[in-house]
Amino acid sequence: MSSLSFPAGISELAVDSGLQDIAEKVYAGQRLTREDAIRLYQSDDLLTVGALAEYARRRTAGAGKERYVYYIHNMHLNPTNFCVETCRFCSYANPAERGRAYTWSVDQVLAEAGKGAALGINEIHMVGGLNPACDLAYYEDILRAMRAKYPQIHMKAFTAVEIEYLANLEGLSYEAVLKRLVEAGLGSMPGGGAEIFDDQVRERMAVKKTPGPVYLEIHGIAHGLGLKSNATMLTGIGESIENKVDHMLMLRGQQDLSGGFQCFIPLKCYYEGTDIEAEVKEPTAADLLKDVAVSRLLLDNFPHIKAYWIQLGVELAQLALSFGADDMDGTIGEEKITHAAGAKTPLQLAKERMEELISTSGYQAVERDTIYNIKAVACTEPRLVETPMSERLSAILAV
Ligand code: V47
Ligand code: SF4
Repeated sequence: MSSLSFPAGISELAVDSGLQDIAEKVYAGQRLTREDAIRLYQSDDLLTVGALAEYARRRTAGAGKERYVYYIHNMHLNPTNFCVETCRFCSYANPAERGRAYTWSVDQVLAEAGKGAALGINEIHMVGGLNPACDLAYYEDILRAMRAKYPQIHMKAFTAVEIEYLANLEGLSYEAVLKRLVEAGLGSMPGGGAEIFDDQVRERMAVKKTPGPVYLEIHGIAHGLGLKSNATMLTGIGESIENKVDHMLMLRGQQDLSGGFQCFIPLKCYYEGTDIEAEVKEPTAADLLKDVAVSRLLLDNFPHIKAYWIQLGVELAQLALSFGADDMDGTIGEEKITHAAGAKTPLQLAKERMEELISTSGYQAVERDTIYNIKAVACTEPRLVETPMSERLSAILAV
């Protein structure tokens, strides 16, 4: 039994929505099953599911941090958009883009990073296409040059997909590749490239890279080397509820073994420049909030759930904070992958704006570093949300 009391009325809500047994498990801190998660997804009672997730978020946060929502001052950097793969949902590196493919020199990467350094960023999230011209030595050079010039910037870089590609390109093991990158200055790994682990969805989307077990193996090796990493799930590519739940359960199982995942990030596919829209179902706002809430409840061993505002949009990301998310990602600067596929979100959010978005959602903004050390608790106090959550929810769902 938790020392936190259940949010007012939640037990009654849960009875009304037929989720009382799950609510009791959440309250008792018991692990949810596959069937529980499927029922949460199938429930029409979004607010009760959200309230359960909010309760779980507070308990995971720990005493005194119940209302903390984290963000980081960071930028994204993509040294190449050429990719030998042709995943059907990817507009960033699809064949039509090949005519416009670019590959930066180490100096160009440094020049881009310099723009972020001038703004005082403390993390670079660096990922790119699978490009035979970008071998292990190229990335080692980037990491070494970055460490020499900008030692204050943490390099969160290389998805498991890129690690697999570099290992095959160089004829090295995953561990050998990771060790060389760590030696050159790699600080942690992002969660990209997981997509949906289900083989049939992957086949339909022409995803040939890094099957689920390999993604998990690479993250497990990274954790064994002392690296922290994140994990993602891409929705809107023809997946079922069961596919999503099974994806999360595979991540939960890996986390039980290796423990180095910090954060789970549900992603939403944008379709511009792809040919998949007619054969998939676009997630609704309610679906996206469920992904946040169910992941918070099912992934009981992940400390953080991210509301990725670049894809959710700022308003839905704010609302996701009341559905179990406790992280708004970062100020970001330039973002290419989702914007190549039609996202219209602004590209840069100043720190002050980020803090305002969090505090006006009723939470305490906390600036963090990549591995969740607290850099500063914002002086803006959580403000009462002017419109009640249920009204905000109906407004957003009506769009
Ligand atoms: O891996 C590809 C996805 C991911 C599209 O670790 C698309 O902190 C939408 O992984 N529409 C990259 N998404 C983003 C990512 C990420 C983002 C923020 C934080 C972190 C973290 C990781 O974007 C790719 C892929 O799954 N993606 N195409 C598309 N058309
Ligand atoms: Fe390449 Fe990644 Fe795009 Fe697939 S999703 S085509 S692996 S950049």
